[in-house]
Amino acid sequence: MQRTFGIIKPDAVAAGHTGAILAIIEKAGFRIAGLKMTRLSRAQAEAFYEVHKARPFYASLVNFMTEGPVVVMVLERENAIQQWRDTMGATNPANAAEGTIRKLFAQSIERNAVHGSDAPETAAVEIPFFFPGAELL
Ligand code: FUP
Repeated sequence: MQRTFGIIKPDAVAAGHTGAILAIIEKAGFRIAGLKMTRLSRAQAEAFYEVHKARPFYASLVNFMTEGPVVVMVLERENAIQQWRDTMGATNPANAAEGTIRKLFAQSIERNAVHGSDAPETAAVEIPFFFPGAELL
């Protein structure tokens, strides 16, 4: 069993896709170990995307991630990190496979509906960033 961290981003929440995305997640065999709606502060978004600080899209990405509520979640299953990446689809929806969340719901490489940890070390930082251990069930 492995856990990964995911976000339903402001574009997808605002468009009313939260329920559809959660249905895809459960159908794909994930157990939801943590789930809450929140709105990222600028400081939180900047810290979460610190690794991209030097990239030209950083400021725009932080603006986008703070523009409205998000749903943060911890997803559990065998090989959860890779399975959640596969379920999301490619970062750029133009390259996302049929049936993936980003193919279905993303508008652009920035407004791309969902986030997922890309490695065990990333999940180990991202999960406690949003969920104290006692909130994971
Ligand atoms: P991913 O792990 O699929 O979310 O992709 P990255 O870690 O490469 O990028 C993180 C986020 O930065 C993406 F979800 C969207 C944003 N991004 C852009 O806005 N423009 C880019 O050219 C690349 C990434």
